[in-house]
Amino acid sequence: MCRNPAIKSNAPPPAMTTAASSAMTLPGAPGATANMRKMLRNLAALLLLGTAAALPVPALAHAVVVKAQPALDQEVAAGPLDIRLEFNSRIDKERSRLQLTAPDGTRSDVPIAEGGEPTVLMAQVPALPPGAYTLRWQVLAVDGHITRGDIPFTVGE
Ligand SMILES: [Cu+2]
Repeated sequence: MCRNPAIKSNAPPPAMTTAASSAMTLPGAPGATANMRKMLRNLAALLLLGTAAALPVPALAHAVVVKAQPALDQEVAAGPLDIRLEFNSRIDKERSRLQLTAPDGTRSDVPIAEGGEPTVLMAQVPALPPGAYTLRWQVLAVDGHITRGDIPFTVGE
């Protein structure tokens, strides 16, 4: 069976390697008709699709924070705190949560602002007493997976 030599640049699975390399003499072979070339192209497209479908869902599909305010371990100034968490993918804000743990260990939910960019969670917290805090985020990504994480930060005097 003939294979389009273009496949070899896409790292075929080991089982195909032999057949693909034995077909390496084919490019530009005078006997190949236009129909055959078309068929080979379609076959190559199918094989590539098959390869893509066989790959595990990339971890990128989960929502992870790509930019955080406050940043990890940042010391923020006293006064109202603007929270802005930017994710690598769209998130379902209605099914996402922000929770703040105060220096004394008490936890409170932080209401998430409505609207805005679909990849960004925003919230505002009234002025916090100085000390060490942890902002916990939990989000639902469009791929249906929930991810969460903690951002420790401190409020300065
Ligand atoms: Cu996911």
